[in-house]
Amino acid sequence: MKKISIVMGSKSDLETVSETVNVLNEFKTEFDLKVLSAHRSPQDLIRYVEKSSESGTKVFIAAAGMSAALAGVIAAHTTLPVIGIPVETRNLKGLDSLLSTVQMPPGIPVGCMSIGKPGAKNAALFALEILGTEDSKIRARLARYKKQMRASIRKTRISL
Ligand code: RP5
Repeated sequence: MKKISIVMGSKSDLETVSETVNVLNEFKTEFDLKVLSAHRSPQDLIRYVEKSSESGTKVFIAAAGMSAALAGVIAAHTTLPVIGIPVETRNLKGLDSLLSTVQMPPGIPVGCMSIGKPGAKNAALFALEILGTEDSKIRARLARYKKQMRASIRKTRISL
């Protein structure tokens, strides 16, 4: 069963979302990946969110740029946690996406990550942490992941 549903506002977001996909593949975690837009295909988006919420999804990841309503609209139609990735944009460098994703009105929370690829990577890890609350194997893999990062920082040598 696919417990993570990833939605992108456009195929052009895939370059960013590939960071999310890479982490989930590394953790051997299945996911669903769809292009659905809050502005361009709102009815299809809502249908997908309602269907997924009833058929095994535990967490949504939403990546969108510009006036990024995607994560918020998903959150409006589910009680599952929604993680937002503000996609970097050409004109405003993703500040537009960040503010659109993070500034949710009270009552409809979205867990907003940082702009662009770093946020996309963290979205996967955050989703795994959510699943890890009820899955000791995922918790153990996350602990190994952090241990490896710690080891690589400790190994860093600077020669001036
Ligand atoms: C948003 O508009 C998408 O999430 C994308 O980041 C941005 C531009 O979309 P395209 O014009 O590249 O399809 O809805």
